[in-house]
Amino acid sequence: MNIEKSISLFERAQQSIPGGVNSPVRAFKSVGGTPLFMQRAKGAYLYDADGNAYIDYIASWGPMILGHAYEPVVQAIRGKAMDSTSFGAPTELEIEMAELIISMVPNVDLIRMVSSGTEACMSVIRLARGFTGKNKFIKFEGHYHGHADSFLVKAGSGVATFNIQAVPGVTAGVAGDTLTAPYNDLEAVKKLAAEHKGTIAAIIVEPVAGNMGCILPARGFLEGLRALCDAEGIVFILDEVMTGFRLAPGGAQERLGIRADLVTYGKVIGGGMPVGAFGGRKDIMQQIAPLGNIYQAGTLSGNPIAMIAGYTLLSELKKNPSIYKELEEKTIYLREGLEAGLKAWGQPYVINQLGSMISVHFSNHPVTDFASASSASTEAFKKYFHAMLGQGVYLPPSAFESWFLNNALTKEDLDKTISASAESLKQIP
Ligand code: KE4
Repeated sequence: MNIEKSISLFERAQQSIPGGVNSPVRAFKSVGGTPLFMQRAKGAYLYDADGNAYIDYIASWGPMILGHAYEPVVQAIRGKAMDSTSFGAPTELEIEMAELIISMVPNVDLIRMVSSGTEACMSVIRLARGFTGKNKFIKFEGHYHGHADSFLVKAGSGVATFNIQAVPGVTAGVAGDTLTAPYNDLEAVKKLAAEHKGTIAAIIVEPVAGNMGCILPARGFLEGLRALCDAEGIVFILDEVMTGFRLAPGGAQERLGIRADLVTYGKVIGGGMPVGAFGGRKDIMQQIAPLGNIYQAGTLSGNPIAMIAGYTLLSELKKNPSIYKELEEKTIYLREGLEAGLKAWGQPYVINQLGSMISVHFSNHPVTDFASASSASTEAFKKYFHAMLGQGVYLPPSAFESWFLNNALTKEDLDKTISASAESLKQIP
């Protein structure tokens, strides 16, 4: 495959952008090779600067659930841009967006828009601390809630990909209020809660983990966290930046039948534009400025272009809930096809999947937490990644990421992916 343009663009990019990328996970550092510079995308396909086509399983890390350049979203953005791209004043569209989300997620009484998942997650931790008057919070090893200082403790996604143990610049003072436990280990959480009784403001969790590959919650785990939070006066926060509006119209809360006090969103909610949001219980959300004194703000929060993109996409999803069944059927078809190839290959593997989130781990035991995800073979993944890329299948360039399916994928695309996988495995000794 000729990638000369990407190679020269990458060299040029590194002269003006740190590492040549605006987000580390895009740099192919853990899989090696030159990151591909994309020029355009349509439906399930990406096209790089050299004109090579790829079946896309990143979907911009989640947002492009109905495929790239989805016509209703493109048209909506085009039309809205004519009325200016930002006001810095309230608009009716923001009310419509808030009302739409509240109609899709039953336990969100109030919701505040921001411009990224990081902003949403950092805001809910400040809110939980202000609401409870307590300083500490519990997160899980390998979970990623964006790059705010307090989350960069045993985090997933790029922090795990690059094996960054302690992020310089995150002070001991900040990190000291972040408690961590292994995902799916309820006893460990109960132990932490007992050791730090009366000082924990919140527990924040990815209901289905997507930042160490895809890892499902163990039976009773989320329910156990919910009960612990009720017993200890801890705010229960679900980080649904990945799972929100992806696993169901009501996200993981609907799919898994769990209820949080606060929930964060990103990715799908913006339809590919920079949008995050946080919302939940009225008595907590009312503490946010200007109603309360817990300050949070953003120049471009509720930006009209971002709102119309997100509103249009969410409206499509609400109008056609059968999309979720279609997406899951496609993902199960893919999983079964990949498994057939992996079985024929004859070496240990694990596939985790729920809804349209899926990941392949070259591991000889179940992948249920960060430790087991980390002990899988990243060398094998690296070879698999490049072999798939060489056959026109674009996977996340890290074993510590979930794949995301989009509903523009056809059976032919899935079959191509399945045969590319069987072919790729032959290249892994
Ligand atoms: P952003 O600030 O990147 O919009 O969202 C942060 C975030 C919060 N919570 C969860 C569960 C997330 O997955 C993310 C961001 N996900 C990564 C991919 N694993 C974004 C990709 C990137 O960092 O470039």
